[in-house]
Amino acid sequence: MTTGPITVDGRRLWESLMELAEIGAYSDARTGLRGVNRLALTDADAEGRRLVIGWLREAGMSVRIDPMGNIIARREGADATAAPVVTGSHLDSVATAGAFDGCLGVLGGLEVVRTLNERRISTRRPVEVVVFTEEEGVRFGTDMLGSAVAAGRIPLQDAHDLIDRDGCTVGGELRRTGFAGEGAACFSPPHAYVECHIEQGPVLAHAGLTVGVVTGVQGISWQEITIHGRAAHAGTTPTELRADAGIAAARIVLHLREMVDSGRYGALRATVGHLAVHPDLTNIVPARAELTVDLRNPDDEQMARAEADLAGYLAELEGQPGITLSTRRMARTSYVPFDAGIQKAIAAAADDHGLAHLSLLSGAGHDAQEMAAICPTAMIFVRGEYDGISHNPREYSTPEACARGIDVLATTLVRLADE
Ligand code: HGY
Ligand code: MN
Ligand code: MN
Repeated sequence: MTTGPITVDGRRLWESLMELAEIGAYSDARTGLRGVNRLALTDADAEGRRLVIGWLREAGMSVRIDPMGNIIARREGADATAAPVVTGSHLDSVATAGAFDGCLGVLGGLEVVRTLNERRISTRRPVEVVVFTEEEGVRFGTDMLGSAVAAGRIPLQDAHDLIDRDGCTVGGELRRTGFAGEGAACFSPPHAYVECHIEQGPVLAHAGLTVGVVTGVQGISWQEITIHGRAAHAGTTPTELRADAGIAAARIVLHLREMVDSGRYGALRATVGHLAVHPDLTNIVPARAELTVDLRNPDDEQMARAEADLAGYLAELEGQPGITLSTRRMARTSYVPFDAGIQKAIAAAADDHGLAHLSLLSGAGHDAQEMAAICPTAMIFVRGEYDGISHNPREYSTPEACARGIDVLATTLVRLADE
């Protein structure tokens, strides 16, 4: 007999989201909005983790930390030997975050357990809520890091050796913050993984819907480019004698935009999020420039062609007198389709809650794309307001939308846990 729809306590969920958002909070100088800055394995991230671990334990869950600092909270089922149903997301944020990215998935999983406890609902399978380390990748340069190690795509030591701009390593920061756990680095395959996350885009809001069923995640390609030119006097050096690393960097930015606008690579998106020149002084022609390139494409073949186009352009730039450049691969994942059965279970739960829904591809990367390698996986999206803006303090989903998304999560998880 299929479990009926389960509704959670939306007020309690919202209070948890708002309390967590106070950790790492800052006031955006230009807009006055309150943002969140909890880069992975900083003191703020560690404080947020400890707050949530306390809540998970209060909800009667056992909590363990693995060697990647992933937090795995477990609610036992009738059959302790059965593979668990897992949900979760991340608590680390970008530097200009809102209160919902990742947090909705973790605190939503907690709210599901709190609700099951209150209703005395038991499940056959254990239910686990996981907090993955460094999902954003903005501190150590590789996104979905904790889940990629858990799913066996990135070796633990490679992850531990990643270094931030201040020379701190992942391994060192795990030890410093007290989150260097023990045990196996790779998860045993769960029965299923379902993650609830804000959409971070305009699709649901424009369709007038609250929830969406996520069909997969588009491909991601991150690389860092370092350009070497020659420092020279800004006043005395004729243009033809310059090896200006800043000009080369600007040309790359414009070339990427031309690649996107040309339509040659389908739905390609390109972003230069980091761009710095050195010595970064008014009257010196830049000797060095560093930039990161973030490419996204739902089509792997078009992504590969876009990467080849960029590589060809960089080779052309190397032909400029005095200019040399090097690239470093930071992250690379292909398009990941989600499991049709889990998508169907989510859609059925949304129907049972009377929630119209649509299916959509995720423009953002998520831990679910890593978990999809080891078990049937899919996601629930919750609409965002203001065109779904995210990675910006303006990020906002209403208390009702958050609660409806977690209602669907609760119903889906319980049904999967009784399979
Ligand atoms: O970059 C992403 O897509 C995600 O926010 N980590
Ligand atoms: Mn996220
Ligand atoms: Mn994010």
